[in-house]
Amino acid sequence: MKKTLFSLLILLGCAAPSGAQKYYEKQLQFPPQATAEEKIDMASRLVPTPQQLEWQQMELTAFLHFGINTFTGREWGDGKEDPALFNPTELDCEQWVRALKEGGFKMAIITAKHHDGFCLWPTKTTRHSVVSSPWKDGKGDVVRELRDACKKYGLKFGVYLSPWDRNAECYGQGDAYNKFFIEQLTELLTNYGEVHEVWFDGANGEGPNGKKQIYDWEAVERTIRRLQPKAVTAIMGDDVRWVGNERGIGRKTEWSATVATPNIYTRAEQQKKELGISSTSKDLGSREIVARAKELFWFPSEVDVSIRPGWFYHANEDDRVKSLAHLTDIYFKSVGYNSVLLLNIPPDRRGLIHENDCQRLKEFSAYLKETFGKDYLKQGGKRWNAQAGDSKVYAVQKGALVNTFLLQEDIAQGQRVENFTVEGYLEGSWQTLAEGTTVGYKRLVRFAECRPEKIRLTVHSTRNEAHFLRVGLFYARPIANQSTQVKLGNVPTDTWRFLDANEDIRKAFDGNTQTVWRTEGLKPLTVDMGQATDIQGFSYTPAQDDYLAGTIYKYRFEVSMDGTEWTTCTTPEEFSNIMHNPVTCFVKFEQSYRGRYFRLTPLAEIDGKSCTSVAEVGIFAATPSAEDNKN
Ligand code: FUL
Repeated sequence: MKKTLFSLLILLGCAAPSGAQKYYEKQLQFPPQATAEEKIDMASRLVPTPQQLEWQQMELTAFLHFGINTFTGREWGDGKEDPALFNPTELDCEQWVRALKEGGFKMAIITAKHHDGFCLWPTKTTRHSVVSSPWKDGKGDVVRELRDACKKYGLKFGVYLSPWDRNAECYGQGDAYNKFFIEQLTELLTNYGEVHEVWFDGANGEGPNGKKQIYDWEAVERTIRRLQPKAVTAIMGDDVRWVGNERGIGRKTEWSATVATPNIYTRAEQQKKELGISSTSKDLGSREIVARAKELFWFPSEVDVSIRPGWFYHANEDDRVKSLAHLTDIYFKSVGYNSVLLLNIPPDRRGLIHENDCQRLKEFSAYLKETFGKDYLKQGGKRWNAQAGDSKVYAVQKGALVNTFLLQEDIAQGQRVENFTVEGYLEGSWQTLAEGTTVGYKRLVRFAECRPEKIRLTVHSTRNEAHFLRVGLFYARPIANQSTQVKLGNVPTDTWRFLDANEDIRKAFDGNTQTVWRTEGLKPLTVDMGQATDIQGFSYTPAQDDYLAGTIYKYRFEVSMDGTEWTTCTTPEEFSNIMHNPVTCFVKFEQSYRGRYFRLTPLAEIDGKSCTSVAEVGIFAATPSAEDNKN
């Protein structure tokens, strides 16, 4: 009891009994006169809430993107879809959950409503839901089926509810939409038992002239705390932070105690401007940036990435499920970089997780078990408190071949380590195996395989005393990368001539996604292919480096026989989500269009800038090969 009271005092950030340290839970405000040193001292005593801690300990969580897009082939629906399209033939949420459980995942988060507004549960707020679909004669409830399956197999359950709604008429009307949104949220948080994560996407493709909705985040937060006190709120929430990309790559230096004020607070924009940061910034917690900050948040990072190129299921991506090598690399760069991995596995049109994805999940979990099931370090599980400059030597099991070192801080006492080195005693001398900066909940460092007799861990710099919970030494078997080469088109480009552009435009058709054609303005790309072709679709690859300016968001695609008279092809007219997930976009037409010329006209750049960039454009024509026509 005594202990409970003491922990409570500590967690509440109250003045603790003399001699004990004072902790700040989740958030702290710096006194205006605080020095840089005082700020770092306070930063070292910022700790997670019990919910955040429990969430970080999960390590592996799963996303399930499923909805109307599964049936239209799109990534973002426009909200005009006919609910009649939603008709999974063999939906089986237990199959999803079994696959996730086997894969080692601890929670499943379902897209209860994506940007298209279609609800997977029979909501009272709109008819744009499963109720209006033929599935189970309108009497089905995907959220309920998943909830029950999670309960049966012991998985935690979370919901994704898109704030951006392209179907709701009241979207953009302030209070009216806020009421509607909170009603939807209330249904989800009241009728489905315990919810452990509520995911609010920050994405919005309305553009400068689109609808503007001012959300009532305070009311949203209040609703969640009232109805689901154990839940963490993610992205447009203040418990879990978006890592900043959808490629599955975290930061090597990742502070959970960060200067990033959650976007739901009205002051966030101003504070971020003053600090010169955004969600994608590299540095969100260094000494230098903490010294300039007014406040800090325990706001740990979540790495969200899809097992396939898209978030929703598309049959033509069945062969593009990420390889085991790729997934493993993602694991090291997410869980191994002090983040929680949120891996998306999208159910298919049958309502099942596809065999290829199931197979990969099995391989993934087998690989992690094989790697981390055998720790070659002796006594690594003993707590160790370290001051800057302290070293500790660990014995290693005789003759063990190793290449991976694991470190964990006891984050219930804050995140503190700033710099460390791992050395191995090899052939009579100490040799540096790896160096690192932050540790946090978990840090994995990889190095060239060797057989050290001993390991020495040195902490060079820390914010107050560091508390190591555990260290470990492992062997991660190298895996050959078997990623398949993707076809960007099937019409040869060597005869193509480019109208209205200089030769540099070749970079857009050279078959190399690393070379990029960049130009001022929203410039159309007009090509004479040299002969008439039945065009069935095209691909657009944006720049693959970090320089995304010029990436096309909205476009028009036209064909012509003579370069004068143009026919506009029916397309979705937007590369949905390309700003967050800049992968190759494939557009397949409902019908084929005959033309010798084609023109891709950018209508809006991802940030509304006036420039264009293209890494690659490819054309798909009707061919005898069934493979090329696969949908
Ligand atoms: C993005 C969305 O726009 C994608 O469609 C997907 O849901 C991803 C998780 O977040 O911002």
